[in-house]
Amino acid sequence: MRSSITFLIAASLICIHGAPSLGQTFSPPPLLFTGMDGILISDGGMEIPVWGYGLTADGYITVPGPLLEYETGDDVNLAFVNNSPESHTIHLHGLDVDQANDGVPTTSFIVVQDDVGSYAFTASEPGTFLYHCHVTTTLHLTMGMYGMILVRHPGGVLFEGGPTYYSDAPLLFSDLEIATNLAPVQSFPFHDIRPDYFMVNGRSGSQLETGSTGTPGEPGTILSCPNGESLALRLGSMAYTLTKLIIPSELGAMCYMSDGRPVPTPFEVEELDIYPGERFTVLISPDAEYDGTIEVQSWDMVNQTFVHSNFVRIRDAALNIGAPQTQETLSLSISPNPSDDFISINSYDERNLADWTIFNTSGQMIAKGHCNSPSMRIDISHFESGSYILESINGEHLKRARFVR
Ligand SMILES: [Cu+2]
Repeated sequence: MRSSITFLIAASLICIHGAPSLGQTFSPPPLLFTGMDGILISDGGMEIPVWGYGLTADGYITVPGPLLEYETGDDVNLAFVNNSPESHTIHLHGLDVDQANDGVPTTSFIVVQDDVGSYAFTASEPGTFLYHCHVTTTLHLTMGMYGMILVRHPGGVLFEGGPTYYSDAPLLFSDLEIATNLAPVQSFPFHDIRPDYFMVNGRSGSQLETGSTGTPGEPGTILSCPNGESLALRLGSMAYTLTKLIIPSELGAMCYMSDGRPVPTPFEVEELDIYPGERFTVLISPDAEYDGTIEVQSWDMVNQTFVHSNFVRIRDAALNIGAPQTQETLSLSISPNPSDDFISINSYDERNLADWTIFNTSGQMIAKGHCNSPSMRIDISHFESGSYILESINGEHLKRARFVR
């Protein structure tokens, strides 16, 4: 439960002139919680009820749940607190875990209301994996209880002896039937659901470029890497439909891994079918000045008919310089993050922060002010623990970034 009291704090403010400090990282221990009171804002602005997982440090659930990242060989204890009124589990889809830790209720265990569950396993194989709740599975899936797991191999290679790459681009495909989410009453056979809302990383349509309003502070999904480098597309489907990717040949896409193992012979892909539960790792290498999209088609598996397309933009990183800032995390940095006392805020484009406001995740204003500099420092020691959004508005330039106290 969130406090209903609004604290309006006159934050002490120091403007700083100087270079932004880059490179801060935020990797809390993966302690998850479950919630059944989430809202996903659709591309059309509709509020869709969702259930899901979130980081306890953040205090809100997301669809998909947080990306869980490990390194090959890690011994993992994945814990979650069930704050919701129903039982849930975490099924570790595709990982080589023992039966007791697999999250299937009949052979493993369930986590009842107000209880804490913990799954122990070794991330023995590098690759792309999924997790999802396995209680009343069809219903809990369409409500949003799933996420992606990434096991990276050390040394910047996909797997032992595999290709090197520049960075990871996780793309989780999913869908839902809006009427079911509005009235989630019972389980149903897998083939009975007719999804009518289609997502990539929880976003749809224009949200894929501009960011989602349903997940505070999250950037859009625009993928870029420097010319001559490769991006590892980490592809996984939690959809009820067939996902068909149409990949432009200029990207030189090569599939190296399927379902968490290297394929015997890597192969070129321009069209890739991903069935529910499947995962692939595909390397792409955008040419100089490449700016295009991968089409993500959703196909009804019962009628074998095309139903929807989303588009994921791929761009040569050189084109981002001087381009409009659509990736919010690139426009504003906050460090250290999390912090208990002071945070430094820096605008990458050197524009003054101008009118700034801090909101909590319920959208309540916590503090505001004006800064005639691209950098400032704020005392947040008197904020309650939790997650906040800082918004800066300078004329037509809106920037947002998230921080944790
Ligand atoms: Cu569940």
